[in-house]
Amino acid sequence: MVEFIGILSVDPALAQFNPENQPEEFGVEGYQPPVEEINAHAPPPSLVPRLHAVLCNKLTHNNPLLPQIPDTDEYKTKFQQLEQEIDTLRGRIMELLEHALLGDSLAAEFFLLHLLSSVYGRADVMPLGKFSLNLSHCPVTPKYGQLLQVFMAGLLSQSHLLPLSIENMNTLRLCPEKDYTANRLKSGVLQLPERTSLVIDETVLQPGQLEAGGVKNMTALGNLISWQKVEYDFSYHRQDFMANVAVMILSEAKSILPSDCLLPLEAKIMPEDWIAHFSMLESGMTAELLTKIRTYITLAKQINYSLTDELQKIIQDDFVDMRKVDSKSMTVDDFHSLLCTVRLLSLSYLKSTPTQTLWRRAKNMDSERKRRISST
Ligand SMILES: *[C@@H]1O[C@H](CO)[C@@H](O)[C@H](O)[C@H]1NC(C)=O
Ligand SMILES: *[C@@H]1O[C@H](CO)[C@@H](O)[C@H](O)[C@H]1NC(C)=O
Ligand SMILES: CC(=O)N[C@H]1CO[C@H](CO)[C@@H](O)[C@@H]1O
Repeated sequence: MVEFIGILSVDPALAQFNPENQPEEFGVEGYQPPVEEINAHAPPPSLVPRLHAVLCNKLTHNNPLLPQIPDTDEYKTKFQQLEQEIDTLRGRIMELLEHALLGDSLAAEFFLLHLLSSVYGRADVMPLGKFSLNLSHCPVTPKYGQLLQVFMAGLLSQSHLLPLSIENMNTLRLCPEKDYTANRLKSGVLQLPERTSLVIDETVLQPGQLEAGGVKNMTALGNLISWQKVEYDFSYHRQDFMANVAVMILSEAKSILPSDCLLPLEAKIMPEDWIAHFSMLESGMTAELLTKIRTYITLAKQINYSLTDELQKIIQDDFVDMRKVDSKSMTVDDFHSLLCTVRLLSLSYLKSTPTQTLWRRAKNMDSERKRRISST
């Protein structure tokens, strides 16, 4: 994500290339570029307006409610204001999320953690901080995924819905591909800016035949979820680009994609009228509350998290104990996911470091989640 300050031009005269100043690649001896390539380099400004940039900044977030730099007074003031009322605010957010998740409070907690997750670093190829959520036992109607994503789009600055139908998988281009004739990159659905939320609705999946492209597309989705990377196809070679996309999967029963956190939804309400159910969320939200939630989500994501030595020791000892009791129910992966949970839980209280209470809560949430998985 980049912010440009410049002059937008739709003037055709400025779009013409002067042959004298043609870039080198055009000047290779004896090489006549095909007409597609020339057109791709100089599309009419009615199609592609020109931006003459004076300044460009790489953005850490694109939320207009918050300054880019945490060191400013405005940023600190906003943080302190929300910090003071965090318990009330978090309570209000939980009510809204619980309503959106059909009365399931545990799912609402995990949903909040998911909304605050983002990749903050990498250990080798392993992305740290991601928390993709697999909500199984979701209502089987395309309306649910759509309305849930519209609701999320109201809270987040970037989100996207991808219905996982056989047709979409077989026909959509998920990864960008180079078109050598036009000498340009054709964009793909997974070419998403940092910190986008991607909702994959698997409940729309019907039995059918995945073609070769569809199989590759499924692999591309799996790579995004597991490794947070998107492989661009340059035909003669492939190039990985790192991604930072929070993926939530809505599935009916068993899903076919990997995820960090699986949670079977226990719906307490099953609305007849989906639109009415979701519009109740909007009517319950004042402009002031909405502004607070939007600020809160971006602020929480920006927090630099760390563990105190004391808590690190407690957590390590706990891991050893849990392994002693049942080594199968606490694998290294489980432990990693538990560490993610406590990290995001702390961020959700705008805390940069967890307390013992939060650690206990993370463990309880996790065992409640596992209890649900084994009972379904
Ligand atoms: C979702 O959960 C199912 C059921 O346990 C599991 O088989 C699948 O791997 C998970 N998929 C995703 C998308 O996380
Ligand atoms: C987190 O740490 C980085 C690197 O030290 C710093 O640039 C950034 O401003 C910090 N973020 C916040 C929200 O304090
Ligand atoms: C990543 C990938 O291989 N994507 C494929 C998805 O499906 C489309 C349509 O079949 C193919 O063109 C893509 O190559």
